[in-house]
Amino acid sequence: MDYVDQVLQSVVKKNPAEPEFHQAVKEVLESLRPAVKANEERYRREALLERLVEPDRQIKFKVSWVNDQGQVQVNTGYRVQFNNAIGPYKGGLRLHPSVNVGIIKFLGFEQIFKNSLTGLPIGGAKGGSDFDPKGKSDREVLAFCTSFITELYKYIGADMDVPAGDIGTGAREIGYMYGQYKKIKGTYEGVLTGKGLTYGGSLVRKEATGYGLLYLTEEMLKCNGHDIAGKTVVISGSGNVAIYAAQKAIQLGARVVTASDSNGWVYDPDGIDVEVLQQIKEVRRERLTEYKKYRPESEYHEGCGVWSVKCDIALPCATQNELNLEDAKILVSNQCIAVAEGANMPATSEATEYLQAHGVLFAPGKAANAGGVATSALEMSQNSERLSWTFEKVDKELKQIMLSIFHNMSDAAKRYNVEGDYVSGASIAGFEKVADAMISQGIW
Ligand code: NDP
Ligand code: 2IT
Repeated sequence: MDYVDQVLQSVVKKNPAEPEFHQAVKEVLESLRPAVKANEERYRREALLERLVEPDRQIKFKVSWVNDQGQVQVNTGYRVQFNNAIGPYKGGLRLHPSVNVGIIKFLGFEQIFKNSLTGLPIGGAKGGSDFDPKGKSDREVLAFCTSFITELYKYIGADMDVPAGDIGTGAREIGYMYGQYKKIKGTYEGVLTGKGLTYGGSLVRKEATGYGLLYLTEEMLKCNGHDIAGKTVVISGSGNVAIYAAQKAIQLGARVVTASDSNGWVYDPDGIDVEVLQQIKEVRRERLTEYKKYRPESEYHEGCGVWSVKCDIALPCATQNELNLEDAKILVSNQCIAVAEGANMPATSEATEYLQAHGVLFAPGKAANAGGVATSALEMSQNSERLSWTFEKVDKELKQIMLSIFHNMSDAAKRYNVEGDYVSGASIAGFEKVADAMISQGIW
């Protein structure tokens, strides 16, 4: 049997009931077919793909904490350390009720290739919990974060595994976790990224995923004969990635007309007001229904209808599988020219294939949203040298990294005769470095 098919089959068999993990592995391994063909004998002997799809370890633990009514709550915590061939494990922590081991594994697997694409020395991991920070008091969030790190601290460290934010984990949660880690270990080390600026955080980290998404999108458009200025952009989500994607898109001269959360979405014909979004989401922690109070000309709709709005560029920045085949058909019929994934795996496989088949430029998440983790790695560098870089310096490095990610994935696609297929190009370019490092380090 074909090597890729054989590994895909065994992943499904060994990891039942983990559909998101199957989807992520399938998308990557399908993209790697030409690279695997070229080295098949060696990779088979090394069991390279089998080793790649098996996490180094999966940690699952109990997180007990007390709510404001005095009731004890029990959540489940996870850390999947997937691969440290090229550097210490690195990846975010997701706090959302939908979290389960399959979701964390899909995110950890993607992170291997994303982190490799940044060109920086970081391995792949992900973690989180089914805890829902939404509607919780600061004290409840503190109680959860303290309990979470009281177990997780055993498995992380500045040279071992460096977690960061993701859905539901922002500056507040990272701060609480950092404080507890420091108390237990008694060391002041760069064990988490996305820290506050007064205690070792990096300038631009907050903006990095959204800004990076736009730097890469701008370059992809430019290399395909388009200018981002004057384009209409539809964005989903209204969290960290969405807010700073919108801010940079506007700075580059585009018009952003939507934002969404898990209940509904807004259409603002005059262009989304990012300061209002920041006020609602970052300061007041409110729902998007509030947006209309600040911007009476805007519309609020229940559900998830952003992709029905006519646009030139679509930037899904909320969650996995939020853009399906039907949405892709609407985007194509509205003559959308580019889709770039701010979230992890937001387009379904069918949607991705349809968009690519209809000539829409498509930048996959592992490349397009790599600016966040890249800037996390810059935060690690600053912590190691005990210095803080200026906003301009970090932003310049970030932009340089995003441009080289674009060109590396574009060149890899050309090398394997799939020019313009950035999905394949990103997987291949990310894989090559990890494969070489794994083989060089023997069997482990
Ligand atoms: P936030 O928690 O800041 O924001 C998440 C946004 O997505 C919110 O608007 C949220 O709405 C919405 N959302 C979350 N889950 C769902 C759902 N199941 N259905 C509909 N909407 C949903 O997270 P981030 O902005 O940090 O993350 C967004 C995406 O970007 C994720 O896929 C994440 O993995 C990815 N990413 C994040 C990076 C980072 O540095 N933060 C780096 C690279 C990728 P609501 O408030 O209603 O839940
Ligand atoms: O998905 C991601 O790349 C992140 N959530 C950021 C990870 C990080 O370590 O900054």
